[in-house]
Amino acid sequence: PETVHLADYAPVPVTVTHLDVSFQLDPKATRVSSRLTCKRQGPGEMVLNGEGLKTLSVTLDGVPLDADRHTLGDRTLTLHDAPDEFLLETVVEIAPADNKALSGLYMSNGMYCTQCEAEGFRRITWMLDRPDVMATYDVAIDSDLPVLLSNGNERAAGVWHDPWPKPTYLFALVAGDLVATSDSFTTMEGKDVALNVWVRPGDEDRTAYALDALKRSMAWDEEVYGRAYDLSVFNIVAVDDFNMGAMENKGLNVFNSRYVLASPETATDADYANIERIVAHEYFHNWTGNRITCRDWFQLCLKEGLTVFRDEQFSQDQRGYAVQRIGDVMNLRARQFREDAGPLAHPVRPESFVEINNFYTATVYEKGAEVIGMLRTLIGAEAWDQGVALYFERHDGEACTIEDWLAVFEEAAERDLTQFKLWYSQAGTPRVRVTEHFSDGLYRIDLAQSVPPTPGQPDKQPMVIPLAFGLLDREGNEIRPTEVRELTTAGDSLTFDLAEKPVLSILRGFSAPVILEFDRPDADRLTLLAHDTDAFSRWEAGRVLAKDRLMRAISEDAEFDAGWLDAVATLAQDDNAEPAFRALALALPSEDDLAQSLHEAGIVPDPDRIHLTRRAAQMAVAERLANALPDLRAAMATPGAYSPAAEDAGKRALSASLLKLQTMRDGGAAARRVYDTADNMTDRMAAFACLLDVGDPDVAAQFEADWSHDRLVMDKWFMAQVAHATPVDAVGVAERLTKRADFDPSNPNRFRALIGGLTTGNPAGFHRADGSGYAFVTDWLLRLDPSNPQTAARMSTAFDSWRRYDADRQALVREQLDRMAAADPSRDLAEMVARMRAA
Ligand code: HT7
Ligand code: ZN
Repeated sequence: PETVHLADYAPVPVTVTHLDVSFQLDPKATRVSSRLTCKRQGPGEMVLNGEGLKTLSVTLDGVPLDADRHTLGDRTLTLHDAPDEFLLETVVEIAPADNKALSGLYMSNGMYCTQCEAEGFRRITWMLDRPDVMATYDVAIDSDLPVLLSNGNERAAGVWHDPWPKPTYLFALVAGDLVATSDSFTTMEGKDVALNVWVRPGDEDRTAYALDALKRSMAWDEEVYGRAYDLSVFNIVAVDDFNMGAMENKGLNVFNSRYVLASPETATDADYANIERIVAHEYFHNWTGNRITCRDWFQLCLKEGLTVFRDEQFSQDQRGYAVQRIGDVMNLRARQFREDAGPLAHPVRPESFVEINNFYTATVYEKGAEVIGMLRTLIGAEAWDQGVALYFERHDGEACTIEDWLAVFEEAAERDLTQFKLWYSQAGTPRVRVTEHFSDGLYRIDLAQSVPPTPGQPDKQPMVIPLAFGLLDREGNEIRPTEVRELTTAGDSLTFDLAEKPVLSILRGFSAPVILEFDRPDADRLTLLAHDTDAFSRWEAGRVLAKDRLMRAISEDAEFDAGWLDAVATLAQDDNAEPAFRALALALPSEDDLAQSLHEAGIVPDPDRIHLTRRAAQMAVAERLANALPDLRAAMATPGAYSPAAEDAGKRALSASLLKLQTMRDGGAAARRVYDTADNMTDRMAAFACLLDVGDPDVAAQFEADWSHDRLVMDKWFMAQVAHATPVDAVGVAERLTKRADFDPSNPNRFRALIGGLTTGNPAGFHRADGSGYAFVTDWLLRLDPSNPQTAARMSTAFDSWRRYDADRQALVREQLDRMAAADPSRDLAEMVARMRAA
C-alpha cells in the first residue's frame, strides 16, 4: 500500500466551492446525486476520490463526459482537461445497510448515519475528499423516516443549508425514528440557538446531563476564548454503533451513545465525567477544527491537540484543577507514554502514514495537548491570550498548518519558537535526570536531558523543557514558590544560596511530558507527600514511593515497610485533603505501568508476579487501615439524591477505593451490602467489581437479570467479568462470553468491552505464559478486520508492548503478528502489524 508523505503536500489544481447533494435513502440502494461547483486554481488534472460507489452517471456542465475527457477508476475519477469553472454532476448508488465499517453512510438500529472523518465521504459520493477543500453545502434528504438531519440550518423538512465552508470530513447526515430533548441558548452576540439531543425512543430520560454539559460548554467558550456559536441550531445525535467517541460535524455532532446517555441508575461518575468532557470537546471543535481546520491530515494535532487542551481546561474549571490534572497525567502516562516507548512511537505531527485512521492516537491528542500547555507556560498567559486571539482573527475560514499556529505566538510573544517546534517532530518521551548537590551554603541542581531513539529517529536534539519547581525547607514549609526555568540544552544547572539543603519540588503541575530520573532520599518524598503546596507534586511523591516499593517487592521480594504504609494511611485519613485526591493517592500504579518501569530498569516483567505483588500491596494497605475502614467509608456517604458533581463523585471514588480494601479483609460482606442497596451505578459497579474479585458465585447472574435489557450497562457487565477474572480464568471467561447471543462483535462498544476487558483490564490474563490470550485476541481481530478494519487496527495496539516480555512470550506474540500479516489483512491492520513486527 501507498505511503503518504507530508513533504509531498500540494494544493489541488481544481477546487470545489459548493456542493448540492441529494439523497434518496434506501438500505440497499441509496441514490446520491451531487452537483459540485468547481473552480480551477492551478494547472493539472482534477482527481476525485470515491470508494465502493456504483457510478450511474457523470456530467460536466450538463453534458455526459466523453471517454477521452475522464478516467473512471476504482477509487479515482480523473478529469483530464477540466475548464476554469464548471459544474460536475454525478449520480451514484451505495448500500448503507451493508456498510459494517461504520465509515461513510451506514445504518445502526434502523437509523441512517454518517462518519466522514477522516476519509469516509468518498464512500458516499465522488468528491475531493481532503481537508483543504472547503465548500458550502445544500443537502436534500428524501426518506419516509420522521427525522432528517444534516449540517447547517434547516430550510424545509429534510432540506439543509450550511453557509460555513467546510471540508468533507465535517459532513453529516442522520435519518431515523428519533426523539429530541430540546433547549435553547442565546449567544453573547444575541443569537438564539435551538439545542437538541436526539436519541432512540425510550432513551430520552437519559439526555439531560449531555444537554446541560453542552450549555455549560457554550458559555465557557464565550467566557474563556470569546468564541460564540454560529448557526441557529446545534444537534447532537446518539448512535449505538460508532468507531470512536464522537464526531464534531458542523452543527450536527454524532456521538457514540455511551457518551450521551446517562442516568444515576445506569451511568457511573466516570461516565458522567466523560460525557461532560466529550460534549465539550466536540463543541469546542466548532472553532478549533471547523472554522479553522487542518490543511492536511499530518496537521491533525492542530485541531486535536488544541481541542483536548481546551477540554482539559474546561474540565479543570468544572471539576477542580488538581484532581483533573492528576487524572489527565495518569491517562497520558498510561496511553501516550506507553505508545512513545514502543514500536508505534511517532511524532505529534507524523511525517508519513499508510492509513490516517491509525494516527488518531494518544500522541496526536494527549501529547499534542501537553505541547500546547508547555507553549502557554513558556510564553505566559498574556502572550498566550494574544496569540490565540490572533489565530482566530487571522485564520478564520482557512485550512492551516502547525507553522501557521506557531507563527501567531512568535509574533505575540516576540520569541523564536524554532527549538520548541521539535516537540512536533521528535517522537519519544524525554528523560530529565536530576541530581542535587549541597555544600557550604550552595545548593545546586544539575539537569540533563535525553530523548530515546524511536522508529526512524535514532538521534534526537535537545528540546525546550519548561520545568516548574519550588523549594521547601526540611519541615515542609515552602521557601521558594513556583517558578519556571527552561532546560534547552543537554545539560544545565540551577544554583541557590541557602543555609540548609532544601526539599526540591520539581515538575510541578507536570509542566512537561517527560520522565524524571531523580534518585533521592525517601525522607524528601515523604515531606513532599505531606506538605507540598502543589497538589500534583504531592500526589506524585506518593506515586513514586509506591512504585519504588512495588518494584522492589517484585524484583527483590522486599517487604512493604511501615514508613510507607503509615504515609499512605495518613493521607487516606487526612480530612483536609479532598476525597477525590485521597482516592487518587490510594490508587497503586497499574500492572502495565509497573511492567514498563521494570522493563526500563532492565528487569524482564513477569505479569503474574506483578499481579500478585500488587494485590499483596493492596492487602498490606488494607491491613494497615483495617480498623479505620468502616468509619472512613461511613464518612464518605452522600445522602440525598444522586449528583454527578465533583464533590459527591469524589466521595464515591474514595468510598470505592476503601470498599476494595475492605473486601480484601471481609471476603465481600461489605461489598454485598453495597451491591444490594446501591441506588446508583457508581456504587453498584464498585461493589460488583469487588464481588467478582472474591469469586461471588451469584453476582454476575443477578446483574444480568437486572440489566439484560440495557446495552450500555451490559457492556460494563461484559468488561467487568473479564477484567476481574483470575488471570488463569480470564481467557476462558472471555471465550465463554463470546458465545452468547448478545455478544455482537459488529458493535464496537461490545467488542471493545470484551476484548479490551482482557487486553487492558486483565494484563496477567492477556499475557498468560501459554499464549492463549494472544491467540484469542488475534482470532477476534482477524474476524473483525474484514468488516471493521478501523476498530480491529485500533485494538491491535494491545500487542505494542510485546518487546518488554521474556523470550517465550515474545515468540508467542510474534507468531500471532505473523499470523495476522499472513491473513491478507486490511490496509489499517496491515500497517499496524507491520510497525509492530518491525520492532
Ligand atoms: N475528530 C473526531 C475523530 C473521529 C474519528 C476519526 C476516525 C474514524 C472515526 C472517527 N470518529 C471520530 C473525534 C474527535 O476527536 O473529536
Ligand atoms: Zn477531537
